[in-house]
Amino acid sequence: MLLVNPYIYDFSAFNLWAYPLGLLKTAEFLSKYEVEIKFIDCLETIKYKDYYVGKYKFERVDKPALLKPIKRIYKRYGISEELFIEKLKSQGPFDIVLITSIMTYWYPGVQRVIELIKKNYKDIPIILGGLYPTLYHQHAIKQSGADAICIGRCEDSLDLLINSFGFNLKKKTHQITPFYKLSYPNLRHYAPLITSSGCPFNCSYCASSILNKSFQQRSVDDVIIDIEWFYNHGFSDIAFYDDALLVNPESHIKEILRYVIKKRLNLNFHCPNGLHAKYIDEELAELMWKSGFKTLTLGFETVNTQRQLETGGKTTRDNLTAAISNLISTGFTKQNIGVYLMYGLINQPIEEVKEGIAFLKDLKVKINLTEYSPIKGTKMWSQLVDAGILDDHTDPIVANNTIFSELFWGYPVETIQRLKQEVKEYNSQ
Ligand code: B12
Ligand code: SF4
Repeated sequence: MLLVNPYIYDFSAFNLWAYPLGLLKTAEFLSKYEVEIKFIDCLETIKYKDYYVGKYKFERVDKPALLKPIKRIYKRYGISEELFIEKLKSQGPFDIVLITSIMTYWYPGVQRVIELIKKNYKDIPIILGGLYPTLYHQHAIKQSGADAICIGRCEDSLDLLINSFGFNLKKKTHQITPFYKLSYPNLRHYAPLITSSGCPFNCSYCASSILNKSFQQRSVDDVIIDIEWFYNHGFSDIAFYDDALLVNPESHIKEILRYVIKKRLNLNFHCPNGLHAKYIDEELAELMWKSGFKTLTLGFETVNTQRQLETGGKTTRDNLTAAISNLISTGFTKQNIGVYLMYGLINQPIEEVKEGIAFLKDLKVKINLTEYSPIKGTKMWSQLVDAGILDDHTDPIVANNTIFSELFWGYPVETIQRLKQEVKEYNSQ
């Protein structure tokens, strides 16, 4: 079986400890069957900076028709197509190809790898899984070029789907082998770690509750096994992929971090996804500091209290102020703490974003200015449909976070550029 992490097609993309964890979990799930797995990761070309964040190589490509109005360069990030074909030929033949997808609006990357595979191996079935078919089934069925799509978790239906192509998967064991013990060649230096699935909150702009029906945390012992394995195998950095890492802090994250400290596991921890400020009390801040957290990103999104409440109430100004005060008094500085601030939410005036920037500057933290990207099935998507801005047939490509607000809100491009520049200069001070 060939497992593929496809190209990114976008105006910009930066690697923040990104691994195709969904694809690795797919390999993990298949490890209990008698199958041989090979990988091609189109995104393996990364030039690393501090703590292994990095830049992908890219080539300029033509924009799809819907993105023509955008005056920016559209790119294909990842290895060259020649190298992809070389890998395809040298690693084959295969009986079946399984492809993942991460951001929905990166689907041109999925289409392109499928096209290249079909050119070289006409009759091999291709199954597409991950976020794109899960959130946009019909679009993926009609436009991806895959022979079948898997909606949701691979654990729920992939074996049946594979067998529907005439295979007969045989179990070799009842236990899965953790993804990091499989033959994925690009796992080095830093590792992805997920300690829970889903989120107990339900923010109106977020897909978490569609992707995971309930919030579940792994046992502390189980998580520790992964961390120790990474430590014993020379990994220096670990990035948490959880939606809600800090929930139930006493029985979960605090226990995990106490163990890391007790065993003196010298690791750098990073949280590129938004953390919940309300759980960062003095004790948790201290445990984070002592266990080696280097990058903390807190979810705030907007300074407008009413909008905070209406979109899900995951945090407040007071929660954020208290969390940052606890982190700073423990030893963290602006270099370690970033806060997500969003623009482009429905009916969000640009003044609110400016006020948010001023508020975060006062707190002396880095500002992670992010663009809202609408996701089908969320509450805010329905609000946008009701307002006549989107409809259920809107192509996912226009939901690209880099351009949605430019295409639909009419925020002056120069104002956004000025704000981005202001934030960039402030962050680098
Ligand atoms: C970790 C994460 C990140 C990481 C790294 C992601 C990466 N690998 O590239 C970082 C922090 C960098 C990141 C960044 C962003 N992210 Co993000 N991120 C996530 C998060 C929290 C978890 C993804 C994950 O790895 N989950 C764990 C794996 C195991 O789950 P999975 O991939 O779904 O895989 C399962 C199934 O899908 C399936 N499956 C997967 N692949 C395959 C393949 C086959 C063949 C089969 C059969 C099945 C299958 O089985 C798997 C196991 O059950 C999700 C939210 C979520 N809950 O999914 C958001 C999410 C994907 N991110 C999102 C967004 C919006 C962003 C940003 C744009 C935010 C912003 N505004 O800046 C940026 C953009 C990044 C960029 N341009 O480079 C959105 C997606 C929006 C969209 N339209 O697609 C999500 C859904 C969050 C949300 N708000 O709803 N993100
Ligand atoms: S708290 Fe974060 S992960 Fe949870 S629903 Fe809200 S935005 Fe999504």
